[in-house]
Amino acid sequence: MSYSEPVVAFICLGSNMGDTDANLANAIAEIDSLEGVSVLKSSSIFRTEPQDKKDQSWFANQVVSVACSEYVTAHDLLNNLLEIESKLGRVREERFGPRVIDLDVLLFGNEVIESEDLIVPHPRMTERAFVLVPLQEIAPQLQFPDGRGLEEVLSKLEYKVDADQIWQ
Ligand code: PH2
Ligand code: MG
Ligand code: MG
Repeated sequence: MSYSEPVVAFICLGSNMGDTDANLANAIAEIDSLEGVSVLKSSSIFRTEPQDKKDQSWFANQVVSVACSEYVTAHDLLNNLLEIESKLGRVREERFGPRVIDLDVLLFGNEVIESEDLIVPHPRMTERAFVLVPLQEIAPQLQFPDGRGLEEVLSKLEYKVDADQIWQ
C-alpha cells in the first residue's frame, strides 16, 4: 500500500474590522481543526496599508502554511475557508472593502488552477507586498509553479517595511 505525501498550501489571512488580531487567531484555530488540514507555520502579523481601495482602515495580514491530506482538494480547502469566513461573521459587501476576515488560497502545492470560483496561484498575490512579505518570513525559498522565486518577484515591487508595518 502506498500513501501520497500531503500537499503544502499557503493561505493569506486579512482583517480590518473589529478585533483584527483575535479574528486572525480564531481563523487559524478553525483552519487547524479542519479534517485533513493542519497548520504548519504562521508568519507574524503585519499592519498593512490598504491596497485597491485606499479609504479604509489598515489591515492586519498574516500568512500560514498548511498540510492537506490527499483527500483534501484545493476546492475543498476553498469551500472550507468560505465557511470559516461566514462563521466568523463575514458579510460580503463591497469588493476590496472592509472585512472581518478574508481567507485566500495563495498556492496549493504546485497546482495551477483556473476555474470559475478559484484561481491558483492567487491572481494578485505577486503584486502584493502584504502577501509576499509575510510569505517570505515562513517560506523564503518558495518557488512559484512557473519557476520564479519569491525573492525575484518581491524585488520587482515598490514597497516599504518598517518593523511590522508594510506600505505599498
Ligand atoms: N485585501 C483586499 C484589498 N486590499 N489591502 C491590504 N493591505 N490587505 C488585505 O488583505 C487586502 C487589501 C481584498 O481582499
Ligand atoms: Mg483577498
Ligand atoms: Mg477572499
